[in-house]
Amino acid sequence: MPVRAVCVLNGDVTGTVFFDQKDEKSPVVLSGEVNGLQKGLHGFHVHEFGDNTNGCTSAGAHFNPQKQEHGAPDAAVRHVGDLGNIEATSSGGATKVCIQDSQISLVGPNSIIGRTLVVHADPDDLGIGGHELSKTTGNAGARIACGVIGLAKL
Ligand SMILES: [Cu+2]
Ligand SMILES: [Zn+2]
Repeated sequence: MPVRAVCVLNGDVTGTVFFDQKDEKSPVVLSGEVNGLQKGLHGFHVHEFGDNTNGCTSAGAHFNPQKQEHGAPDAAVRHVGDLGNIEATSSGGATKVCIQDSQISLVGPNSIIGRTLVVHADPDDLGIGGHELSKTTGNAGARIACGVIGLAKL
């Protein structure tokens, strides 16, 4: 059974991201755009909680059900929520989101439904930057926009 989810991002920048999964064994395909980013790379993660009561802060840490260290999306060791970076090619425009990921899911134990998608001010160093935060957050800086991921109509 295909499942579709959506996240409306709000904060210093805005955006809409859709998540599509053909069935529970298939990768999740992210599509959409983020508007108003500064040129460059921006950390892009699913955080644990769908709680925005105190803004993006209350979303908690990266979604990490397997208790791993932070890493790149294609690394063997990563948080389930580690989607790497999105890249704005110029400042202030629309940045397309085009990601396929096999660890996040829309069903089962790795489900991201009801959790928060966060866009960061700075690049995610993918766990290899050598900063004290590299292995937990990728040192991606402030949370400039976020939104709760919810089920969408197919
Ligand atoms: Cu994050
Ligand atoms: Zn992480």
